[in-house]
Amino acid sequence: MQQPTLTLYSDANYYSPYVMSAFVALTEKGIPFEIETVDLAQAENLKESYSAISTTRRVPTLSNGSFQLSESSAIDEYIEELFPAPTFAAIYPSNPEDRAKAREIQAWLRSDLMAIREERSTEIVFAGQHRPPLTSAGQAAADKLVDAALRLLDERNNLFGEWCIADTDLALMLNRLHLNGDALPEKLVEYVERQWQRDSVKEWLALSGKK
Ligand SMILES: N[C@@H](CCC(=O)N[C@@H](CS)C(=O)NCC(=O)O)C(=O)O
Repeated sequence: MQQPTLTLYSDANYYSPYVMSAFVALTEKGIPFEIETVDLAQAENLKESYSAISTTRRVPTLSNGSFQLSESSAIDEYIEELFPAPTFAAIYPSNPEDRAKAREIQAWLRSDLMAIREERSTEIVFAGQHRPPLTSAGQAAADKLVDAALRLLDERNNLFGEWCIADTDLALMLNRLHLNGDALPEKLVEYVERQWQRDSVKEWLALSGKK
């Protein structure tokens, strides 16, 4: 069967955690795709050419022929439906409750913890930068994240036993803290470092380090 031509639109620096999620999802599936970059610093995302394909005018956007989709978790779910297990690697748990929970975690990481996102930008994760100590709002968000991660992981290596895309998203958020030198419980340090060893994640890190 002829594979559709998929194009993933990314920020030019490869610093976007949301593009990373879609990139890892596509890479885990082992399907060919192309990457086009959009220079956000030059507001290329607001130009007509990009507005015509992206509802949100943000990255990521995935283009599949005449169909275009933005919002990283929507892209992850679309990819999972288009390239289902067992023919392709699963990126979500098969159990309905675990699958729903994975989506819950993805939605939460994208809609909450704003103080961490503001005070611990992804330049820390992808460009080795460092930021001053967290404010009290940042620390409160970090405490909330750590507490939730410890409860969610319990004694497992991944959120739901087998790896899923929510593990990459959760590890990214924890790494905003860990790679800045903010203290994390040892169990979470082991978790993020293990997640960062995945081949698909390493491929993304190679892109962000190569600019
Ligand atoms: N909820 C969106 C967030 C996407 C997002 O915030 N993308 C940023 C880059 S990290 C962007 O395109 N910013 C440019 C803008 O908002 O104008 C997703 O999960 O895809």
